[in-house]
Amino acid sequence: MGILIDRVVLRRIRMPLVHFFETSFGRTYERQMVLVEVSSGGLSGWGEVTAGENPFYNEEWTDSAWAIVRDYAAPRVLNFELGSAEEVNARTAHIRGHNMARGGLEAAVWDLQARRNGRPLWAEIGGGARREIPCGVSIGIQNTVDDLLRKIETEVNDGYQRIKIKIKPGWDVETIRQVRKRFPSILLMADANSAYTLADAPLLKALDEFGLMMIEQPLAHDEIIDHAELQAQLSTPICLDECIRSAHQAAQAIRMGAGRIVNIKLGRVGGFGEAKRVHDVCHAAGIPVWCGGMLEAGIGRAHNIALATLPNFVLPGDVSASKRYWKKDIVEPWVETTPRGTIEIRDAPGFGYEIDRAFLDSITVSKEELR
Ligand code: OSB
Ligand code: MG
Repeated sequence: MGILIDRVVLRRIRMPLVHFFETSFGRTYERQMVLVEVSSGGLSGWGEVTAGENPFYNEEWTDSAWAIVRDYAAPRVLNFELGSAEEVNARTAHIRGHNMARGGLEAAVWDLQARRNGRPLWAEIGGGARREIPCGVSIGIQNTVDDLLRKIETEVNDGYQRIKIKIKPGWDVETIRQVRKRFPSILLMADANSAYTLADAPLLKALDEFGLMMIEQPLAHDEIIDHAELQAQLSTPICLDECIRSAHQAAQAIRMGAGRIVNIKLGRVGGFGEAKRVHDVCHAAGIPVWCGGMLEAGIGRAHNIALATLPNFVLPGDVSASKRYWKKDIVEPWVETTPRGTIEIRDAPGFGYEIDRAFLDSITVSKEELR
């Protein structure tokens, strides 16, 4: 029996971060995200669009996501008999780019399908390779190195398995040197969010001495060839984030030797269908993957947890406790970690957490129902 979506509700919510998050492309104090609720015969599934507030990580942002889902993606699934959630990707594949908007809708249909089948989302997508997922944290650029060292200490004491720090020109070699001096043996990595070019190869090569697990997306957001040239010069593994938007690009990057690790983000690749294909391409090539994050609220976070139960998600990801981001999350219970630095998966149908409706309504700034 197929799925007939008879209603889509878009919601824009605002959530202040407990601490600003700074990357090489800017500082964020407050998230504004689009939630997608899809319904079929009174049963709902939920998705969270992972686009940022500005088109700086990729081309998408909150307003573009709203317009894409409302005007282009949702009309392709509304009142159409889908064989399964697997078909949503192809139904919206005529849209160029805007994977996060497409992915927010697609993930909602997967959640709905899981609920209809009475299964947890992790089972619905073919995951379940582990009962708890290994967690790391991503720590933004701080005002001072002392602030950074204090933050790292807090997270290490909380049990997180690896620490990622954001870098940019001027906050790189010397910052990492001080982190390493203070924390000689933690699993440490750096994420540049495309802040460098091949001309910076000597600087990036200087990071080799710090024994980083990986350096994430040092070069341009859409660049694979330059990453291959850089990887040939570094002993530190390169992890690709921004430039892998499809399984095809993952296969090309691996063939070229552009990196040795891939960060998979559900939104960046357009949802669970493509995320599974990226996972499979990497798995077959012996490339380990981990689950990236986009400062998600509870729904997106729960979807990431499900994704990270696929077998090749063997490295600690950027999925961590709700309280690191929010005074209060939109799900109950909040996402929490164990003292082992893991998140335990839940067995309730769908994404496994309850939505706090009253709180959600209180932070909703606009809402639109499509039929
Ligand atoms: O590159 O992984 C990234 C946040 C916003 C945009 C890009 C990135 C990030 C993170 C945060 O690193 C991960 C998280 O804690 O959600
Ligand atoms: Mg990244």
